[in-house]
Amino acid sequence: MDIWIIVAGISCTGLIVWAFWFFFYHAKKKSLPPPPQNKIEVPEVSWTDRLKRGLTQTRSEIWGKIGQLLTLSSVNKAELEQIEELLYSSDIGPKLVNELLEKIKSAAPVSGGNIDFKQLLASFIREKMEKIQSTVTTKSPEQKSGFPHSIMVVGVNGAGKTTTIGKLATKFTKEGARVIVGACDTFRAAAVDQLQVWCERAGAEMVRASGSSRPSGVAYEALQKAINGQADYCILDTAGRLHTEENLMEELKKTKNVLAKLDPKAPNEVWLVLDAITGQNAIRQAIEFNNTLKLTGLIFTKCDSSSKAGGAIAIVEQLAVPIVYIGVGESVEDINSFNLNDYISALLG
Ligand SMILES: Nc1nc2c(ncn2[C@@H]2O[C@H](COP(=O)(O)OP(=O)(O)O)[C@@H](O)[C@H]2O)c(=O)[nH]1
Ligand SMILES: [Mg+2]
Repeated sequence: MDIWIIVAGISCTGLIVWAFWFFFYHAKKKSLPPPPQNKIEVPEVSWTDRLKRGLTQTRSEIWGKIGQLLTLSSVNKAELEQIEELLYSSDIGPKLVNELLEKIKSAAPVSGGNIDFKQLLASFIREKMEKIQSTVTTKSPEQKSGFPHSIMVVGVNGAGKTTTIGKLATKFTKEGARVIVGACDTFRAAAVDQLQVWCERAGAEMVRASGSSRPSGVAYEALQKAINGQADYCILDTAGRLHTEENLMEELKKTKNVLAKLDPKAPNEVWLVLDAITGQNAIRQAIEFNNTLKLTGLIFTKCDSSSKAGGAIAIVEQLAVPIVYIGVGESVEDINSFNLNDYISALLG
């Protein structure tokens, strides 16, 4: 009899333990985070794709429409006028509009259309830019002469100077170079802090104004530090001044001139940063900056946003200054040397 009571007791206890285990196991399972789903791979967007995306609108609404008009069996006067209007809206400026229109007219006599506009446009852009672009050399820093490669970066407010310098400093330090950056935008404290963040990320040293030093003073100090420390690059971030403000242009000129006291060749480069979305106004800015500072290169930023590209072609042609880099986003790796063939194929699709 006793034995049965013991067996029943053990069974009941087992049942209770099992019930507890069952309850807690499932309660715990419920509280666990859901198992990881199969990760959806987001394909990385290459810089050419970003450039293509930025040029989508102009590709379809300007160049595409012209192409369509030119595949008509005959292009009449009204259609040529429409083409002219579209060319004006592309921001290539009156001189290039006329030249391109002449080429179109001679390739597509009014009686018969059907010309390969993509090919015509590609060779036109090449004709205007190739020679100038070929002057860009991927110069190695002028270490042989004992001086760092000095680069002064200029442009109006918001064009993307500081961001571009951050990207370049990162690129150069990754390549093993030593970089000193001068924060010559002494008019805005926030601008210096923004640059400081970029420099820390890049592993570059930043020279900032001490006390009431002027932009030219900071530039001088930065280059001196770069020379003494045998740095490979000295990059100067300048204030985003308006090209119409003469006194500010004078300040830039002073900044440029003071460097020659330390190195007769400095600055080796004066790069103008232009917002690719600016359009016709960018041409005026470029002319002003070139007249005062004699530019050696252009950097177009925001090529990932909807830009027209026409302005870039006009500026390179008019100033005979090449595009050195293009910016295709806000992150550190979103910068690329300018490649004419890639640019043309992104523009024409
Ligand atoms: N989408 C995009 N934004 C950019 C690019 N370059 C700069 N920016 C943005 O443009 C704004 C102004 O840039 P900033 O470097 O401060 O211009 P700065 O006044 O000339 O120094 C910032 O919000 C940047 O993130 C680019 O290539 N693409
Ligand atoms: Mg800035």
